[in-house]
Amino acid sequence: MSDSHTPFALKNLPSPEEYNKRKVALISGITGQDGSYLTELLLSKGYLVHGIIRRSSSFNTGRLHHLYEDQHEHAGKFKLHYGDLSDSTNLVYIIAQVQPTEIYNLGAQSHVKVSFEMAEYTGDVDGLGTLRLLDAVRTCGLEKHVRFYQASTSELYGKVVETPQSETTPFYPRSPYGCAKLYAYWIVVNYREAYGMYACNGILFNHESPRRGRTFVTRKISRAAADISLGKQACLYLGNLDAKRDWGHARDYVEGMWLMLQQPQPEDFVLATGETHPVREFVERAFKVLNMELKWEGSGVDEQAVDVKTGKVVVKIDPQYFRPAEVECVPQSLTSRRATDSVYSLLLGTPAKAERLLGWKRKVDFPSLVKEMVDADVVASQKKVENQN
Ligand code: NDP
Ligand code: GDR
Repeated sequence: MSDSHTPFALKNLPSPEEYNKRKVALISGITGQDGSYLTELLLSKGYLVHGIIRRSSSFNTGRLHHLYEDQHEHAGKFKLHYGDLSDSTNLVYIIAQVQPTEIYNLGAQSHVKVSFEMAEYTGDVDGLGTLRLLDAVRTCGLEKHVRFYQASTSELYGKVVETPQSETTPFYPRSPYGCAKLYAYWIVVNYREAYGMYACNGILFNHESPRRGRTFVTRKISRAAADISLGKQACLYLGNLDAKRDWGHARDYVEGMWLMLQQPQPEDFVLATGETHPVREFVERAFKVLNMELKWEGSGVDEQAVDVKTGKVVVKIDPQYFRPAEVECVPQSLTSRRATDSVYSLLLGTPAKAERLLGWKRKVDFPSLVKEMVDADVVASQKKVENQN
């Protein structure tokens, strides 16, 4: 019997040790980039995978399509449930039904720029949504049975006070998204300390892939480069070209999420590459994969990139993509000057703790990431032509 505080607790639960002999994962945000890679990983490890999907008027399971198609291999091992992080009752119902051993909370309004326009919604889903999921676990009396992963983010650092950032670097978020994720981070720590839950924050720096959402900068660039090289788009419009990010591959990062839930004790971990690159470099590399060399001319909002061979302008600035507040960054050469002054700091993570305790190591480097994304978008763009014909 559960010793939960609540009368709704599931009855006749086995001990946590017995309960955890099964491998049953519940993923919120399963239809997103990370959700799809994590599902593949967990299925390959023999888990029964349940996912929460939102009802949508349009198709939102495209990233999982290949898993459905492989019915024979995954028959009975993969199930989707309608739900939403804004709906507590529904979360309790799903958890009671699924009785997961591991929960991965990946669901979020995950776009930083959009969070300035939908601040309250982002706070509700990304912040309170995490609380709702944790409380649903407690309501079912499963707080000693379930292991909980929270998708925390490098956006917590925002205005960074030390470089590189580690698990002990103080937070200073710079967007409604970052502030919502800050609440989620601390409620996970609080439930771990208050109720002895096995709950971890993965503080993940940017990770990308061919499945990255199309409005994030890397995918926007890889798609545009592919379309421009095939003559299907004239120009790519971007915001801050000097923003720098520590970009890894999503497949490597979901493995780190899983590792965090396999440790003897719950802890928080940074996953990062330890390298940072400007958006401008991503652009140059993406076009180079397609044998296009760019020359930058002009400055500020009038800066643009010209394809050296054709003389055509292929990249321009559109100020609508600038953010009201941005994670700060300056050239690396300046970072050594005053590491405590935010003006001289840089978003860059150190994965030292994850490497030491989890044995985690990213496999895909930056040039390979850019190439994989561009190559995939060339194939996708060519298919679009075939479909239209
Ligand atoms: P995506 O934007 O690709 O996926 C977000 C997922 O959340 C989608 O499945 C989306 O559903 C779902 N979702 C959105 N709103 C709700 C809601 N109200 N209720 C339930 N589900 C919802 O994000 P990523 O896969 O890139 O990221 C996964 C998580 O990791 C997110 O929490 C993100 O904030 C965090 N993160 C991501 C990093 C990255 O670089 N990718 C870095 C650090 C943290 P739908 O498909 O219907 O829109
Ligand atoms: P980010 O990712 O905000 O880091 O959040 P995004 O790709 O949106 O922006 C990265 C940087 O690129 C600059 N930028 C542009 N960004 C977009 N989206 N579109 C543009 O046209 C453009 N031009 C320049 C941005 O200003 C920014 O500096 C991602 C999300 O996955 C979060 O959920 C996650 O928490 C963080 O990464 C870590």
